[in-house]
Amino acid sequence: MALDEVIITEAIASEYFRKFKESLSLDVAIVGGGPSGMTAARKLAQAGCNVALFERKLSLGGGMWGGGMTWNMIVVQTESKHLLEEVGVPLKEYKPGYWVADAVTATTALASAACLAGAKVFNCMSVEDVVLRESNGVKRVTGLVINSSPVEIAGLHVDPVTIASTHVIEATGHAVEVLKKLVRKNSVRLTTASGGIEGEQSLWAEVAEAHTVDNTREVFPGIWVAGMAANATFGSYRMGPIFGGMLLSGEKVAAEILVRLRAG
Ligand code: 48H
Ligand code: FE2
Repeated sequence: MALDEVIITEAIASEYFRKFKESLSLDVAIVGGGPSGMTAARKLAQAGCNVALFERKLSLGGGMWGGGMTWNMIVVQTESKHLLEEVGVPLKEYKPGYWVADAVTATTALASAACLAGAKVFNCMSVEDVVLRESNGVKRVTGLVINSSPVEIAGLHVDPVTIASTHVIEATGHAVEVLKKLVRKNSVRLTTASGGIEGEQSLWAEVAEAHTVDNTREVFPGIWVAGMAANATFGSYRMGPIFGGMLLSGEKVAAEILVRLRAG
């Protein structure tokens, strides 16, 4: 077959911007492609939502690739193992209740399943701010301010672009980067005890895992916290290389947002 390089370029540009234009007005925008964000993306796409996930790095996966200290195996507990089984990840019960999976298999399977379910993934894209609106004295997050990661890394002064979304999921992990921006730049109060971001505590796996799920919720109108960001926001513990809470958090945030979307 004869090959025309310009057709290759045109195919990429046309299809990329078709996907991007379909993402200008979303039901749900997810920031961060770690285990919580990928699981939320899959569940929301499977339910028919217009959902996009923005990830700063080239690859989705966040902190899941390296297991514990680069030993690339992860552990999940029984309550969460269905979320790996649903995407075809083989699991081994190491001791009763402790299920081990290959970290690379789990990470790639979660990413692939989210894409195949119809979530629109934009890797190499950094979220640098939120869009804020006030109506009748109530402020709400209504979208995201996004930029190309190479622009961010090079420190170039290039202005970002904007997308609108009914709901935003802050799933940026330990750094809680996007919610931090919201709090620092605006006089807003979150639904935390202090009204701000409480910050993460040291390691206590059992409590941290339960809290990750409890803390997964809307923290300010239009923005929800999931995964490690939920614990850092509400001041709970870290858990080390156990990932069940992250997966369950992604499942919970998707289910609660779906209820909200269906209620109109
Ligand atoms: C676009 C961004 C931005 C931005 C960050 O850290 P993650 O894996 O997130 P979680 O919460 O799904 O999973 C946490 C888990 O990996 C973990 O760290 C655990 C269990 N730790 C326990 C412990 O004790 O340490 O992924 C977050 C993703 C990353 O891929 C970032 O690159 C990305 O978000 N990200 N993407 N715009 N502004 N900030
Ligand atoms: Fe971590």
